[in-house]
Amino acid sequence: MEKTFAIIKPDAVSKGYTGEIISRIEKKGFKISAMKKIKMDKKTAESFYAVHKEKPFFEALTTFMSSGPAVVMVLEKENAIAEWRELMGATNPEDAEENTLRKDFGKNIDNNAVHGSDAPETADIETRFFFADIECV
Ligand code: RTP
Ligand code: MG
Repeated sequence: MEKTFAIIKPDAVSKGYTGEIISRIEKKGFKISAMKKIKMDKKTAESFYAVHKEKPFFEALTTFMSSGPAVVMVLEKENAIAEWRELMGATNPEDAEENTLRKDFGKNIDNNAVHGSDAPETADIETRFFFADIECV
């Protein structure tokens, strides 16, 4: 089974979409292998998104991601990385397909409801950023 790392971002948590998003995750057949609510400070968000530090959206992204509580998760399924990205939809909710989480819960490219790892190595790095081994069942 493949694992991926996911975040329900502060916009979706503050609007009360956490339960609905978790329900959609489980209905798609993902097992939740780890989950907790966290609040990143600015430095933590900058460290988590270090790969984007030269991008024009880095400041807005890290300010947003440290603006309130988020839910971090490890999801397990065959082909989990690609399937979670498919369920999330396109980065910009305006381009996201019907029945994707970003289409249904995202507002714009900055406030796009969810995060997902893009490859096995990043899934592992991102998981270890937030979870100890004993938290991943
Ligand atoms: P994520 O990492 O959050 O799952 O999203 P992603 O792979 O689809 O997008 P990525 O390119 O990794 O960008 C990370 C997050 O930065 C914000 N972003 N803003 N204004 C912009 O042009 C722009 N581009 C990206 C988005 O919130 C994106 O999720
Ligand atoms: Mg990404």
